[in-house]
Order: sequence, then C-alpha cells, then structure tokens
Amino acid sequence: MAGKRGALIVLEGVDRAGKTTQCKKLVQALQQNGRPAEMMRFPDRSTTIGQLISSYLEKKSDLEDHTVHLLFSANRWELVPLMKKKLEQGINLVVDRYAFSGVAFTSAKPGFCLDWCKNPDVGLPKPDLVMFLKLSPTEASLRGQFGEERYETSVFQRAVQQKFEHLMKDASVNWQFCSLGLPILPLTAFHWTWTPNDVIDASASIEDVHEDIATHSLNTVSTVENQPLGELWK
Ligand code: NYM
Repeated sequence: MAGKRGALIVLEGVDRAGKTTQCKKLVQALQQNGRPAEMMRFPDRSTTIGQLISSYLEKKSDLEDHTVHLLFSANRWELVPLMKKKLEQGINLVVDRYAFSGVAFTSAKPGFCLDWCKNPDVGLPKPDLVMFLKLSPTEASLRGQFGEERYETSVFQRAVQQKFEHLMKDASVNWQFCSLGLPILPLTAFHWTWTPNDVIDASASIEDVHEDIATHSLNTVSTVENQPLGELWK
C-alpha cells in the first residue's frame, strides 16, 4: 500500500437512534483531529437502485421482500469501487447503516433466515469498527417522524433489535464494546454475551454519545492505517 489508508467506520442501530446526527458530528471531529473524513449512508437514495428503494420505503411502490433485500445489497455493491478508492486515498469513511441493517431488517420479516440474508453482502469491504446505538423501541417511537416510512412500528423495530443482538454475537465483526464512563476495551478481549448495556446508549446526551464514538473511532483510525482492508463475513 502506497500511503496510509482510511478506516471504514459504521454506525448501526434501530430507526431514530440518532445515527445520522452522530455520523455528522464524527466526521467533523475526525477532520478537526487532522484526519480526512467523509460521510456515506445506506441506502444511498441518489442512485437508480436507491430511487427504487426510496419509493418502496416511502410506500409509493411495493416490492417483493426478497427483491428489495437484494436491491439494498446491490445499492451497497454499486458504491464499493468508490468506497475503496476513498479508503485507499486515506479518507476515513463514516457510514450511516451497512449490511447489518440489511440483514436485521429483512430477517425480522417472516420466512427469512439470517444466512440467506447475509449471503448477498458476503465479501463487502469489512468495517474496521461497527458501533451500535441502543435505543428502546418505545423511546424511538417518541422521537420525531416515527411511523412515516415502512418498518417504523414499535413491533417491527423490536424484532429488528433482536436480530441486531444476534448479529452482535459474531466475533468476526469489529463490534465495539463500551459503556459510558468505563475504559474502552476491544470486544475480542472478552468471551462476550450480549446484554443491552454492552453497547452505546443512544438515550444518553448527544455530546456524551459523541465523545464515546469519537474516542473509539480515533483509536481505530490509528490502528488500521497500515493494515489491509478486510472482507465482510468471509
Ligand atoms: N434498511 C436499510 C433496510 O431495510 N435494509 C438495508 O439494507 C438498509 C441499509 O431502510 N428503516 C431500512 C432501515 C430503515 C430504512 O432509513 C432507511 P434511513 O432513515 O434512510 O436510514
């Protein structure tokens, strides 16, 4: 590798957990620390595939469940060349949702198993850090605009959260273990069983959550800059 590469940092969580706000603040914090950073989000609604997805989410069109799952995945794959280019240029990417949302949302529907849902995303650029923002579905439903798009019901979000919990047990993914106010330790240092306290608590203040996320991210950026990018679920 010619120079230092950027880190691929993903924020995940149920709807309305504050991921977008935190992604924006993280990009600013990285830049202020002299680390080039850009934000991306999935779905990226600006592409042709993204427009199909957007119309589905806004309930303007219906799509068969397998079909829309594959479209969400295709929407990630179509951005992979750009992501790799930016990472190689040393730009850190802060990504609002990734394959974990893809798997959690589809597998929360009846008749879908986790393995089928993961398959289309196997081999995507592997995030160097995935942080999950925890928020109870009840609290999420009290936040703005809940209920306007497809999937935005407390019952469905509860099912999605359970699927995320399952995905977080996968030690091959760089989920970060942290609690506000406690020292930061890599998840791999533990034989870890997920409990609701082991993730970033999105009901804490925006600034506290930000501090936590920024600390994890800056550590990751320094750690991975000379390491090759991995492949997800491979
Ligand atoms: N979603 C998002 C999926 O169902 N599959 C995916 O692969 C991804 C990335 O789309 N309810 C769902 C989660 C959200 C919605 O909302 C996107 P937003 O506000 O654009 O993050």
